[in-house]
Amino acid sequence: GYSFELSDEQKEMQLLARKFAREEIIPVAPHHDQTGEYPWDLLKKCWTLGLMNTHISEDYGGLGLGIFDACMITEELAYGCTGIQTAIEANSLGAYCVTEPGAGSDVAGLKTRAEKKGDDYVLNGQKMWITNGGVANWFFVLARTDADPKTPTSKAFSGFIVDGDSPGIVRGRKEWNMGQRASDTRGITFEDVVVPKEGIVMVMVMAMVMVMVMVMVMVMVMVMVMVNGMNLLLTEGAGFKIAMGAFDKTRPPVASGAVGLAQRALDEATKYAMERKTFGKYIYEHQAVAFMLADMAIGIEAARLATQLSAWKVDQGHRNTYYASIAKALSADVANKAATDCVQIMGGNGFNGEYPAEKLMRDAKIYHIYEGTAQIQRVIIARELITKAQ
Ligand code: CO8
Ligand code: FAD
Repeated sequence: GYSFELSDEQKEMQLLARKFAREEIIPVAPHHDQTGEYPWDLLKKCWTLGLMNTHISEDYGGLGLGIFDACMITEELAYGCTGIQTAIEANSLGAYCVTEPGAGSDVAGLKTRAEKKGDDYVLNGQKMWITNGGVANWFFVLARTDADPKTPTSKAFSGFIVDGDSPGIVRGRKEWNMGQRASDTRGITFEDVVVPKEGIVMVMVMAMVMVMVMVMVMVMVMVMVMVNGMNLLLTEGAGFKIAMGAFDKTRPPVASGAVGLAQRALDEATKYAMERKTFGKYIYEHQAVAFMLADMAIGIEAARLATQLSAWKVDQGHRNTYYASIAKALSADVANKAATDCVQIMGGNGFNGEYPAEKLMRDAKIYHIYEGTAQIQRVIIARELITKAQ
């Protein structure tokens, strides 16, 4: 039957991640926010502790956990800083090059081309807003392989694994964003980048030994080597569905990042409300303030459950597209409301950089944008429910 009880092992992992967030992430989060410095030390510690690449198979250097467990760990890390947590989590997604300057929500509108030349493919195009773009050793690149505009979306694109050191790859400057500044976001240009047939196994083995980034992609490389002997994932034309299938697995952890942020906002606001007095009472004793805290709690509990359900579904092998989008859309809204109300409860202090609330508010906004905007999640949810109803 149903159980909402975590196993002893899960509780242990949760506690480990909680301790890491409190003791290691929170103290340095303001530094990374102010400087934008990439949190290498934390990534290395996280790796050592077994808090990274959690849902990657053990055969490829991950922990072999499910998306549910990954979400649980992600929420705890996000409590400390969602910029640092995004840098950590994006590692299991890889530097994931889908978005372009001219196409974000409309993935099928992307223009990057991969042309077959002999046994190789030659990539040309521009990607934008690529998380970990400046630090990743490997890129997943979605490119158009069929130039005919009449070819259905599900057959026109292919997914490639590309060595980040390939000649012709130009990594742009680190973008200075509103929030999550510890995370590295860049434009990446591909100029006649040859995706070769040979050498990939050797490069991959070295990468597994020497670096901890891009383990997910290495999994894909191995699959590809076994299936095709090339950097093309599965088959030509399979890329769009690979990308969509990846979102089904990554939207739950992104949603849990938003839940972690919202929980932090609630805890900070509660603490402040129990210390600050106006009109002779603690501010939590004013019903208007207490209700803001209550509304935060309602949102967080609902968003956490929606996220857990979407993660559990995909772990069971069920198609979870509908649930992943619900979790992502709800958690993003909850995080933004909680962060805004946290600022409100702290009054002038909430608006000031000495207190954590303003960073939470800046960090929260991206949850309405990346991994599919708030509107696109609703497009997906509506399509799924109409299809079910038909
Ligand atoms: N699984 C399998 N197949 C799918 C899925 C899915 N989930 N979704 C669609 N498909 C299939 C369809 O069935 C169809 O196939 P067929 O023709 O055989 O029936 C084919 O794909 C085309 O589907 P659609 O007709 O639905 O395609 P559309 O062009 O209408 O677009 C979307 C669909 C859903 C709107 C799509 O364009 C989309 O998801 N857009 C949002 C893009 C997005 O989310 N971008 C995020 C980029 S990555 C990012 O932001 C990373 C942030 C950092 C995170 C760090 C922490 C991890
Ligand atoms: P657009 O698609 O141009 O949308 C603009 C506005 O129009 C949005 O409000 C949108 O919701 C709305 N809109 C568009 N279409 C519709 C519609 N059909 N119905 C209703 N409203 C609509 N991408 C990657 O590939 N990899 C990454 O690692 C990555 N990391 C990111 C990190 C950061 C910090 C940022 C800012 C972005 C990142 N992205 C990444 C890109 C992100 O996924 C896109 O920005 C996002 O999908 C939106 O695309 P867009 O910016 O082109 O906006």
